[in-house]
Amino acid sequence: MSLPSDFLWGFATAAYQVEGATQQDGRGATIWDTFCAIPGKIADGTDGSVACDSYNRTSEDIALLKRLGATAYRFSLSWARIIPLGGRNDPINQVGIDHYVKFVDDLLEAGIVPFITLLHWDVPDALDKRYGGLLNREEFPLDFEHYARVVFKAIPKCKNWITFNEPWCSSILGYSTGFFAPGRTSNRAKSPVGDSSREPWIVGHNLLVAHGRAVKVYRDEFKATNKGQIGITLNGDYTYPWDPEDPRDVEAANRKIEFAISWFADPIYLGKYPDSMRKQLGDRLPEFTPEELALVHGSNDFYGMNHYTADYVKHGNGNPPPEDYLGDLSTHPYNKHGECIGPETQSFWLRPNPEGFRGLLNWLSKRYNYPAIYVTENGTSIKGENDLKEPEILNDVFRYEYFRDYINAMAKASSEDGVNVKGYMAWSLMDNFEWAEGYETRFGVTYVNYADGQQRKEKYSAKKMKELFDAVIKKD
Ligand code: PNW
Repeated sequence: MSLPSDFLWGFATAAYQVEGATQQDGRGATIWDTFCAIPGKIADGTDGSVACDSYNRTSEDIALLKRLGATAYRFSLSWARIIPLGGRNDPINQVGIDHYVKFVDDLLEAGIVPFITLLHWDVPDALDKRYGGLLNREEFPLDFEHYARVVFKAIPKCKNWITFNEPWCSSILGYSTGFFAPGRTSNRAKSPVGDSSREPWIVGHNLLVAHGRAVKVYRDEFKATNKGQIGITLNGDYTYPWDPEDPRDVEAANRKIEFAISWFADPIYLGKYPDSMRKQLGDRLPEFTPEELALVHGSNDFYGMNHYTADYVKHGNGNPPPEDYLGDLSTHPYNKHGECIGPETQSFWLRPNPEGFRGLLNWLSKRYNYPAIYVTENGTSIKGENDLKEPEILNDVFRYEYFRDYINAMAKASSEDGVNVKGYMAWSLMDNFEWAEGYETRFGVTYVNYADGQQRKEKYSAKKMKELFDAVIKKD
């Protein structure tokens, strides 16, 4: 098993999870600042106001990346640092731009290839208040297009662009379950506003169109000169039928991937929403206008893949409730024969299953005709890790084994199955603000001591990563 000689590997983070400094240098508020301030929304009552303080420690973080041997780093920009109010007629904050320009210069200087995510969930709060943010089909894509243009122009040295991180999470967790900002849901115990039967599908549609607009700007105005590439990052689990003998479970397992991934990837690669979704959702799933479809269809230079886990899937009863977003099915950690998908972690949704990574790489490659794939996130939490102290907390053998097995599964998909995977970024470079779970769940290969000035210390998995890749990347 092997990976191509020019394979890039490194780590990923996101602005709101690591930067902190939310009041510094003219940054505007985001929907996550607002959401975190509502009591009960974040498990430990915290927020991202300090996080890892990465905004003020860029050279420390770059030195860390270098020590670990990384050749790539994926991070996201805070839109509200660049345009504090977010809109296309709002003032631009040059200090915010300068910060990221210098960061990219410093990464390149250190020999690390930057992958920039334009939006990793932290929508400027002013846009949410002004016109409903992601719910607005006309305004949001235009404001995103403008923001993207400002950034492409300012940072020509970055050659790898990701429009959105995980639109599934923005749509479903933000507008169906209300688990993430802005927290809208039909569940009136959780929110006074929201419609889980309609809003997530509208938001998903608007994100696709906004992605298409940003890609068009890049291709029309920047690509020829800057010679970069652009795509979107989608999240999705692999699935296995709960009962492999039951064709309804086999179909449901496939349908689960369609509802999670093909919702976005089919319009981009195939020019339409999946039939299974249209069938279940009817006119609650928006129709593309011809103009919208022209923007979306064919809009990926590469596929950004976030992947963590797999599930067993049982078919539903054929009559899903209006708030169903899974596709009339249920997910299970055990199958009919009592076999377990993988061990528990600190995250209720995550159980390691490395074979599923190979399975999903193949599934995507077949459905979308072997696109270039960058794995833009992959990693794990560890049950009870946050209860440990130094030095035990640094000995994350469970995480090391996760990476070892997932990287080897990817190398097999590359050399034995013909999957075109070109890069891999582990989640995450360091422990950080894990959204609704606050700081209690850790995903870092580097330990961050929040009680002691955000001090960083490499865990075992961090130190082993280079060795794992050296063993499988082909030498020229
Ligand atoms: C991803 N789920 O989120 C995000 O891109 C990261 O910001 C995050 O820290 C990381 O994974 C670890 O959680 C997800 O519930 C969050 O299925 C939740 C789910 C999937 C992805």
